Amino acid sequence: MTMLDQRHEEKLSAAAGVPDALAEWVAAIAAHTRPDRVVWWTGTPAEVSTLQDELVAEGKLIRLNPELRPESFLARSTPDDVARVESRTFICSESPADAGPTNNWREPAGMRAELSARFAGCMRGRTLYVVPFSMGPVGGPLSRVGVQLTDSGYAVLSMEIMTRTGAAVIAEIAGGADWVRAIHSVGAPLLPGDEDVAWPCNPDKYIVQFPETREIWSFGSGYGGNALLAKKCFALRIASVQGRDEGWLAEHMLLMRLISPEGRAFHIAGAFPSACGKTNLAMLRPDLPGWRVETLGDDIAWLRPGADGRLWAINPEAGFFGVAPGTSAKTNRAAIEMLASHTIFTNVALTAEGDVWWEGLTDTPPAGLTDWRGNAWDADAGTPAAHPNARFTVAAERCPTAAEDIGEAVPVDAILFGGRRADTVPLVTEARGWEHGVYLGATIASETTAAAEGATGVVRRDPFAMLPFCGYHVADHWAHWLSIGRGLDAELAPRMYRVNWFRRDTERGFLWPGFTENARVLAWIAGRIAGEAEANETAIGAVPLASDIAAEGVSAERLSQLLTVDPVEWRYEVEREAEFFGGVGGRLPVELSAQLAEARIRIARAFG
Ligand code: GTP
Ligand code: SPV
Ligand code: MN
Repeated sequence: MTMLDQRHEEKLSAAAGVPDALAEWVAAIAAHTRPDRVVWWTGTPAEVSTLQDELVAEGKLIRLNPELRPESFLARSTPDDVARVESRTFICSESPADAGPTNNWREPAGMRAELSARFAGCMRGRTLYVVPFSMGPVGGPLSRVGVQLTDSGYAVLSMEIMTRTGAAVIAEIAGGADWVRAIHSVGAPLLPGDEDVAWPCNPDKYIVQFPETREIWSFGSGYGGNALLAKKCFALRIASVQGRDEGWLAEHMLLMRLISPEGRAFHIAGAFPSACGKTNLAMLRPDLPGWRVETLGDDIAWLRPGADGRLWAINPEAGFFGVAPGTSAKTNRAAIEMLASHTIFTNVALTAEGDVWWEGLTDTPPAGLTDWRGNAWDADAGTPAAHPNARFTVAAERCPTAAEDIGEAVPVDAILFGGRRADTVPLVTEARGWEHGVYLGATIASETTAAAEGATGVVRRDPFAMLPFCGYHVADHWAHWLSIGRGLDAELAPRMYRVNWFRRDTERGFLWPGFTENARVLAWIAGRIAGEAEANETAIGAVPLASDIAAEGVSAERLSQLLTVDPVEWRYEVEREAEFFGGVGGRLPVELSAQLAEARIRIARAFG
């Protein structure tokens, strides 16, 4: 037994003891995957620095210049393991109807057999880490626990930042808490004589959820949502099913507290598809005098109706796994300050001084860059220095705008549905009520981004920004939203809004400056909630008066373009919505067919 193993064992025995079910499960997986050793992770600073040193020694992490970027690292993935793999993501419910038309369904027994073959001996030559984690504060009223087994040290260090790990979680499990079993392997066993690589992975990937047994099996990828199983696999896909069964919601949403000059707090949740602006909005520093934002979460929110008739939310994560490109002191100063130290960067460029760089960080790239693949970067070659889905992993407490009560539940006042739309969708529209709001959420469409494999810039429906993340039938998700709404006090329920920061003019430039200027839209929403701001009714919902959102440098003509509801575009759009609903099948809630019928009538009436 190494010193390290010994220390872990001592810590564990001090920690109330490992329950039999957990110990037996770990032993069974270890017997099947055959790692060289098993390490129980408790997340002490000593464990963290030992693992960091190990990964640096193995070439899996590059330590950044401590004078410029203390306690920070760069990881470079292999070029074909850079994002989520939606085509290899499976929902294995007993009935295909429970996975619904938007998920890849596989029959559970067949998938188990396939996985069993893939996982046999897959951890040979590697260490199996046992990482108990809590989503939400350990023991918190909305929190849930799980255990990730992984043979990736990079995943362990990332999970340490993104979740609450440690012996207290084992105590929760020992105390009878339900826990999610999550098994991850990079799928690259090391046989005697094999040389390891900087980023082991396997071209054959599986991201598999078994919703009924609350299990996750992930094989072949080391990247982001594929490998940090607490995030998309648990906190969205499995948790959405737990929420369906238990009367709450697990959503792909940012969570923030907007504070007005008078000191009134408005809690806002926002569902935007991947790489469509959640992190940036969550860390907004308004240019508007007197307004402030406190960051509560940037990617996932769990929402539950309270006894008071309001909808309460927590961010179950403890860190941010955010998009690096486009992040600068101009667009997101809070993030830049947050990334000053203690950050793992993945697939960004490396400077000659041992610091990081990505497109958008500065106007001109520094000389002597090494690109994300590890090659000298040629500025004229037309390829980016950082991968478009390059990311940072950092603890939430590092964020200068982080709320002090991050992780605690807050009452939600407004819900935003966003997306990337070059045309059609105005800057902001207000829903007429809960059912109309659910319709806006169900019909989100957005241009695809580099957050997942495949082509970018293709408009697709991404209902509630949950297309890749809902663990059950998409129409049942909408029905669940409707049912949650019925349980809320109509006066206290969140107001709902559709927003679009990405409308373009004919020269294809963004019409709206975005980023800090998005505060103007939030201030209008706060004004609506407070019963102070005015609005113009349109066929698709209320929009602000141009004067209420006027931003410096945005001409009156642009403002009117931003707020335009174009008849031709909307006649086309509503038919695309109808097509999408048509493909969802018989489970479409009647309330949503009624909303669609009403939308058609309103558009026809308004435009003749
Ligand atoms: P995930 O982590 O993938 O879920 O992404 P996200 O929704 O948190 O998106 P994020 O805030 O990281 O933004 C993604 C990209 O959009 C970045 O390159 C940003 O610079 C850019 N972006 C964010 N907000 C705005 C905005 O208001 N206007 C414009 N033009 N771009 C924006
Ligand atoms: C997303 O794609 O929505 C992300 C990044 O937040 S990942 O964790 O890789 O899914
Ligand atoms: Mn996301």
